[in-house]
Amino acid sequence: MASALIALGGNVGDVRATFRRAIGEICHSAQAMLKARSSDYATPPWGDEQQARFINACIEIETSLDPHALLAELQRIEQSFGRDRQKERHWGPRTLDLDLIAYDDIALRTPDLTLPHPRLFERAFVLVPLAEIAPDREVAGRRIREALARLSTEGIERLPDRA
Ligand code: A4P
Ligand code: MG
Repeated sequence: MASALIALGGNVGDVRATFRRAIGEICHSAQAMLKARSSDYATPPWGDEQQARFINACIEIETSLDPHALLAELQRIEQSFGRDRQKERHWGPRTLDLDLIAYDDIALRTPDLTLPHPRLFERAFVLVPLAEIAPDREVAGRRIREALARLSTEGIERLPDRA
């Protein structure tokens, strides 16, 4: 079994309900066990700022799928929640985005999958939830909590747990 870190994001629809269902789906279809789940966070839009704020979260799973099979499964789940890449703009609004942040200590650069995720260290909206569940994990030789300390977390708000 391998340990995979997955970042969830979205800013269209009831994103928190989408996350809950998507996490169930990931565990079911990626032959995975949920090891940790962060809180949900409201985060200012990054990249394209002319859009609604996002909700973000991170999970850690143990899975027996290899990295490419796991990515394919995550993309299938994105689509099942109404994601249509043809109609979206880069960094624009979306119902559900599932990014594979890290898979064990594997480093990989192929046309459809780069590991660890190439923009991880620029993104407080990923590092804040990740630091909640894996502060001491090293990704690409950097400890998550130390990488987060270098970024501004302005405007990021932890949301209270839902009943
Ligand atoms: N890909 C390569 N490596 C990976 C990986 N490690 N994990 C490829 C996931 N995908 C990977 O992704 C584009 C391609 O990246 C995929 O086909 C996959 O083969 P995409 O999700 O279709 O495209 P995208 O989402 O428009 O681009 P990108 O760069 O992934 O953008 P993001 O990171 O998804 O940005 N602001 C806040 N606050 N919170 C957010 O969650 N998200 C975005 C979307 C913009 N601003 C945001 C947020
Ligand atoms: Mg993405």
